[in-house]
Amino acid sequence: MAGSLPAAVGFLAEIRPDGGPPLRPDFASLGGRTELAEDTGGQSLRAVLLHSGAPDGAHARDRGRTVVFAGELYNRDELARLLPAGLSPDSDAALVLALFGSYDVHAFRLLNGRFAALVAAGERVVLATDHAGSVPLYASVAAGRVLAATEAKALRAATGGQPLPARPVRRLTGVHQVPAGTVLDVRVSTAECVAHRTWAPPLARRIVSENEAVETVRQVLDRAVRVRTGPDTPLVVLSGGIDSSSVAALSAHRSAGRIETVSMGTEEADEFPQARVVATHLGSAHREITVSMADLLRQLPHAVWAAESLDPDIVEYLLPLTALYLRLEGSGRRILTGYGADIPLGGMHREDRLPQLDTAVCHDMATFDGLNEMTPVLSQISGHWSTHPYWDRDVLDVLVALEAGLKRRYGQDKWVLRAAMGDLLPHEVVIRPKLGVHEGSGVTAAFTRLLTDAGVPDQQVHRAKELVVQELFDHVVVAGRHPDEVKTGEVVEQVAERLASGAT
Ligand code: IOT
Ligand code: MG
Ligand code: MG
Repeated sequence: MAGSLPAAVGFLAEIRPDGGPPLRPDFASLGGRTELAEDTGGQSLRAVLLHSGAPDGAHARDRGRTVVFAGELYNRDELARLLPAGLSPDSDAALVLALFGSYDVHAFRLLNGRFAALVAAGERVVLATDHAGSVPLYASVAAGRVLAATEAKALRAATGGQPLPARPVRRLTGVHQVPAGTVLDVRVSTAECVAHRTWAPPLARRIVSENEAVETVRQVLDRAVRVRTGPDTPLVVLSGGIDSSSVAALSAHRSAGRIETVSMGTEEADEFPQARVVATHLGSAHREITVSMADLLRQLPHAVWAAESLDPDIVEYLLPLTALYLRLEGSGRRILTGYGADIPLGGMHREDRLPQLDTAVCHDMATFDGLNEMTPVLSQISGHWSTHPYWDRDVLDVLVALEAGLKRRYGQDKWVLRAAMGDLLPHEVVIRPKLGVHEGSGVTAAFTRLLTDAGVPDQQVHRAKELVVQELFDHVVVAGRHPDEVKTGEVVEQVAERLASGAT
């Protein structure tokens, strides 16, 4: 189990007293499909598992309980110590099942992972995400029936869903997204639902010496990279910034230099020279992929289809990555990214004052849920599994909690990370200022130009981007159209007309 791809990358599951018509969910994720049908605690459980060859590891049952699990755990060794001696589960699903037997819903407070899970336990169905909700999970719950899926579009046809203590999904009546770091405990017969938070971002800040901060960051990040690196050559999506270069350096350190790196750019902008410095230093097998801006913008519907996100800023970050993943040949790679480092470290925040920095960190840690920026579906639309070491639960707990003066120090942003990586990367990489993927690829500028060329006034550009993303969401998630059939240009024209006529 360790190191290879997760047993499943997604699922749709239905629990009801009796069987029903066949499940035919839409998923953007590629993968083999395996159907599961069993009686569990007097209910009928049916599921479609999306997998990359070993679906048996994605579900486990014992004593009238069944676990369905997509994704992977990163603290298996610690978790195994909690089990009775001699018990050694052969999959993450089996491990969760065993822990559930001892801890019930509180088992989910123990897990450090990237997963969505369902536990069918007699009259109860328990739905859970990891601390960051990094594998999105959606549910439609009515008295006598629970449906849950890792993509909202898989629940398009669900009807009769009751309100839940969770975020409703735009225009999918009765469909809700399970909050990050939350377990929903549902009584099937009545649709009653209780939410338990299993993780929350730290609010307090730790005062530690420079040395201790640097050593702790290096140690937790190194572990996060190690547990995410499989037996095969790791592939790191590399911009040459400090975040992804650190991940690449730690992977290379672990894999005796055998790593692959890949960078994307457009004819308008790239970070190729910066990434090349890192690749050369690490001796990685490195590739550069240039995507034309026209093709990139044409794939806006694909980014929304994969991420099911309604936030236009997030979609601008995710579009270049989506386009990159779509151009990786083969399938079933394990990809490591530097995504998310800027959130706990305040990297997007470009000024020197500490109160503003911590305000940004607090805001971003309070608002990430539901943006789906970490979703594995982004790479899974081309059959690859991606994972983000900076949003490892332990790394995040450390980074968020450091006092702001360790994040910005000596005039540098993300100081503690830069200091922690000083010995593994060239100095010019360690001190390179932050550049966002949306800037480095030219996406923000090009999307803006597309709108202003269509007649949208400058001050309405952000609103127009929001409307374009909503409209794309309505096509590819709500209406279930394939993104190849949705034309970015047409949607932009419609939005420009609506704004001009004052119809919004
Ligand atoms: P940025 O930090 O520039 O990029 C995120 C990751 O995408 C990088 O670490 C790298 O792994 C990959 N990447 C970026 N550019 C390239 C490239 N040209 N080729 C290959 N891989 C690349 C936005 C951002 O600045 O991205 N993401 C922020 C913050 C998100 C804000 N979210 C929020 N407030 N909820 C981040 O922290 O990643
Ligand atoms: Mg970054
Ligand atoms: Mg960057």
